[in-house]
Amino acid sequence: MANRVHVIDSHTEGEPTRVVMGGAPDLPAGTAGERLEHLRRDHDGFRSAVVCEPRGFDALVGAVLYPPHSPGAVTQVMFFNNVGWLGMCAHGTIGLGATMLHAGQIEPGRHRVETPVGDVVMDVKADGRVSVENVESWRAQAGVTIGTERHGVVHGDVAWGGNWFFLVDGCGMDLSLANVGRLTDYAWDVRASLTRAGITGDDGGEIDHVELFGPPTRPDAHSKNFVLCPGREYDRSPCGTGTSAKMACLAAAGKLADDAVWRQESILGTLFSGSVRSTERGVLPTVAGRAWITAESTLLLGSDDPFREGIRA
Ligand code: PYC
Repeated sequence: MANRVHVIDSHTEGEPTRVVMGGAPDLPAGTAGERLEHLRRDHDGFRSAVVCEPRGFDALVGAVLYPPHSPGAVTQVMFFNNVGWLGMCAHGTIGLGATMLHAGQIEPGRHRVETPVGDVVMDVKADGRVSVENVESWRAQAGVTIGTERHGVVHGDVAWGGNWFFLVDGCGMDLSLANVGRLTDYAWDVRASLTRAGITGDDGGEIDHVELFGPPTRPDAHSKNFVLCPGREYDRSPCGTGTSAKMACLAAAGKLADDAVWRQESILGTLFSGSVRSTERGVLPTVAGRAWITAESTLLLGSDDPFREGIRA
């Protein structure tokens, strides 16, 4: 592992992203999926060095870039967090677009990006606004009932939006920052109950994101959410893959027509706007938001540092 890792940090509607611009592990050529397997197997210490304390913090999402496999793409990206690797991350893709623009690596416009779960397109505007044409998303199970340990019976849908989500309408608590501790506890209980009950996404995919919905606070939003990510951190943005999963559920229920705009508010009161195009299985979602660059820095990974690989749980 390199001793110096150059990063650019940003936040997308409040949710942080750290893009590795130099110092990533050398990997053989391959698809994003193949390279992800290498990273998982051989370089997990690089993940934790970049996003975990003392150089990062639990809410931070990292992105590491490699040359693309398909000729039309501008880059390959693998996203990661405090506990592992993600399939796709839409707030992170918005951050990636703003970061590559800031670094002079791309011009405003449409750019194809390879992720381990499929190609996405980022449409980058000069002011840091980015819309992401995400991977196909669909509702896999509707109206699933689970018995939780501490919060009684909970009903929700299972959907794919680039990661697996369990979506719950109305948890009986206000979706406000004052309630983050209780919301986290609730969503964590739901996630553990899904695991205990053996409820998964298609092909046994682990449901590692739980999304709670309530009425919006902003007059321009349709709904507000609280999203708990795999490492027990909540998404400060409305979660782009979670918004994709939500729109797939709405479309499956006949509540969202093609090209109608869906505005999803986050727990912080920030907004993503989205829309869908129907497919045979579900929808092709687009999610738009803005990112702001917050830092450019070099992480130092001293070879005698006991926390060279970060503080790992
Ligand atoms: O925006 O897709 C997203 C996301 C996933 C995890 C955190 N943010």
